[in-house]
Amino acid sequence: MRLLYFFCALLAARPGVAAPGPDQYRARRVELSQKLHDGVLVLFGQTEKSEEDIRTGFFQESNFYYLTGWQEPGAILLVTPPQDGKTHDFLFLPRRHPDQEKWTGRKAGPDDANINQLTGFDTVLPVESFESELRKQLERYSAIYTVGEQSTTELKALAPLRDISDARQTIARLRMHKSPEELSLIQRSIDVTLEAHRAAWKRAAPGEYEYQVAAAMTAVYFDQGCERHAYAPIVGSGPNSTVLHYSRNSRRMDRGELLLMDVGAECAGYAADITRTIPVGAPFSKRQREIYQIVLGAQNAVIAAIKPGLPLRDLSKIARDYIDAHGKDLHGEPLGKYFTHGVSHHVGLDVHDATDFTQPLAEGNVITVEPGIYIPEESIGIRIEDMVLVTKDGAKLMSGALARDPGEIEKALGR
Ligand SMILES: [Mn+2]
Repeated sequence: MRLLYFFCALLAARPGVAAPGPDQYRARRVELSQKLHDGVLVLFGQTEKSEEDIRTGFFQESNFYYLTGWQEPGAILLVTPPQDGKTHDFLFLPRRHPDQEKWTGRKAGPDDANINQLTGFDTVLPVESFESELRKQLERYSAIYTVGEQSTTELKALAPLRDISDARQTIARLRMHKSPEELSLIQRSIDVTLEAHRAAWKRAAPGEYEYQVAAAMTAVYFDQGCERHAYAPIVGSGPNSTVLHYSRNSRRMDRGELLLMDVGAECAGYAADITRTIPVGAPFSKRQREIYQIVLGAQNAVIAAIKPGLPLRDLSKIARDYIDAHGKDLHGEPLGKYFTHGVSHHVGLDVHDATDFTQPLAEGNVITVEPGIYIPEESIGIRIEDMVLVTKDGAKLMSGALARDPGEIEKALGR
C-alpha cells in the first residue's frame, strides 16, 4: 500500500514539487478532530453543477480539499472527536452513474476495490448511508460543526434539535499554518507567476492593449500546467491603474503611462498574488518615480516589521504612516488617503485564504504585502505586491526574484 501511495504521489507531482499524499490529509483531520470536543464535523464537498462547470470546470471547495485532497464531486466528510486515541472519519461518495460518466469521465465509486488506498480513508461509504451514520454518531455526540449557511440549513433539516456551529475559524487556524509541502507548492505558483510578469514586461508597449498583456501572462501559466487564474487578472494602464479591481483589460496603452499588473496563477490548488507597476515605452517620469519610491519604501517598512505575534491588521497602519510621512498630492496634502485598502492577507488554497482574525501572525503563515497609492487626477496608480513567509523571527520574501526597484525595472525593460 505504501508503494501505491508513493506512485500516486509521483503521478500527481509537478516537476520538482512534492504533492501532499493521503497521510498528510489524514494528519490534518486528526489535528482537527482534537478540537471538536463534543461534536462531529460534517462538510459537504462541491457538487457537479453542469451550467457552472461548463464555464470553469469542476473544482473542489477549499476546506473540503484541505481536509481530504478529494477532487471528485458530491462527496461528504464526517469526522468525530478522538475515541480511545483514534480519529474516526468517514468519506461518503456518490455511486457511479455510467450515463453521466459519458460526459465527465470515470469517477471513483464507494464500491471500487481500491477505494481505501485511493482516498486514504479507512471507511468509505455510499452517500445514501450518510444520514444513518450521522444519526448513529449523534447518539454519542451532542453538537454538529460545519461550514457555510447552506450546509447548516441541510443539517438543521436532518437534526433539528442539535446545536450546529460554524467550524470555519477552527479550520482557518489550521490552514493559516503552511506545511513544508504546501510551501513548495506555493513557491511554484509564485515562480510561474513571476515568469508571467516577465512575459508581460516584454509584451507591454505603446499601442498594445491591456488584454494582450493579460494574454501573454496567462499563456505562461497555462503552458506550465497550472489550472486556472487565482483571481481575474487586473491589467490597468493610465487611468485604469487607479482602479483597484479593474478587470476589463480593454484599453490601449500609450507611451509614458503606468501599467499596473495584479495577476496570479493557481497551480496544484495553490494561489499566487503578485503585482508590479511599470512604465510603458519610456522610463518612469520624475513624478511616477517619486510616488513609486514611496510605495516601495512602505512595502519595505512592512516587510521589516513582520514577525510572529503581530496582528495582521497592524501592518496596514505601518504602510499608511509611511506613505503619509513621505509624500504630498498636488494640493500639498499627505498621500495616506490615496492608500485605500488593507496591506496584507493570507494566501493559500484561496487567494484571500481562510483567516481567523483573532490570531496574530505566526511562523509558517504566508501573506501578501501590497501597499499602493492611487491618485486619479494624476492618472497614477502604483501597487507593488509580494508574498512573504512569516519565519521564527521575521519574514522571508518568496517573490523577490522579480525586480521591485524602479532602476532595476527600467533595466529589465531595456530603458
Ligand atoms: Mn492581494
